[in-house]
Amino acid sequence: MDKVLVSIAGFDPSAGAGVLLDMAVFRSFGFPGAGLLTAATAQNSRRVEAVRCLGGPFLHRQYQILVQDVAPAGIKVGMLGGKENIPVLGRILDDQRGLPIVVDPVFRSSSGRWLIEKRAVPSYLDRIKGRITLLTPNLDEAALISGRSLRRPEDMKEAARRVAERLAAPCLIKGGHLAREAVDVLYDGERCVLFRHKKKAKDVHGTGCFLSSSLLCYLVMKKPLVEACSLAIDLTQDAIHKARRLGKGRAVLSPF
Ligand code: PXL
Repeated sequence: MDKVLVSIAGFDPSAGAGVLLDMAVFRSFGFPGAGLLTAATAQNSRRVEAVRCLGGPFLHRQYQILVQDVAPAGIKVGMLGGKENIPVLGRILDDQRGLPIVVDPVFRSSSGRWLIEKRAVPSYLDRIKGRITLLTPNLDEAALISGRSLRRPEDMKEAARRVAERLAAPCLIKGGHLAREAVDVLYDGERCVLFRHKKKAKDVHGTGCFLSSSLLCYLVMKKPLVEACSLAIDLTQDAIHKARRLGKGRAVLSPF
């Protein structure tokens, strides 16, 4: 049977992020994908105008109907869209223990809008703790989880350790927005690995979704964690290079 990868994430009409982008990434690897929608957004390339959470019962229904039919081979979690979805996400992760599960903790859009209530973050972290393969926070998310401000790779190493401890899972912090250099830091439970790359010159939307969904593909392909991170980071850099501006704001990625 084909391996179906499942994205639990939001709807971005531009397909530049969320379930639509994740499906495109999964398919570019040759995996069929299925999306469970947490929330819909009204947004364009400049800003997120509104977020409507679809609610826990409906998310759970989507999940039940899907798994009556197909067995997920891996799960990616992106924007949750509201605290109502936290208990259901926990139940899904409990139900799918042992699968590769990559969580991108999308707390805010890059235009600054909160995509989950800030006060719900601790209960979100509690609910996913010990149930995931990898967490991929950006600098802001890692700062919020670890309680440290992150300016240099040294800060990122310490934060990656703290976040990994908090979640009982490896953590890859994306440092594309550091002041001087772009470096991502993985803490795999034993050691830190740094991945240095060029700072992106373009303003691109959806890079976090792209990275986490391609990471899931590599993990399902049984690549070891460090290699999966390295491959997914390179692929994302290449996609950023090829990103196109469709509107007046940020460019979108297309995994073709
Ligand atoms: O890039 C974060 C993100 C993820 N998923 C969806 C989004 C956004 C940001 O706008 O809309 C659906």
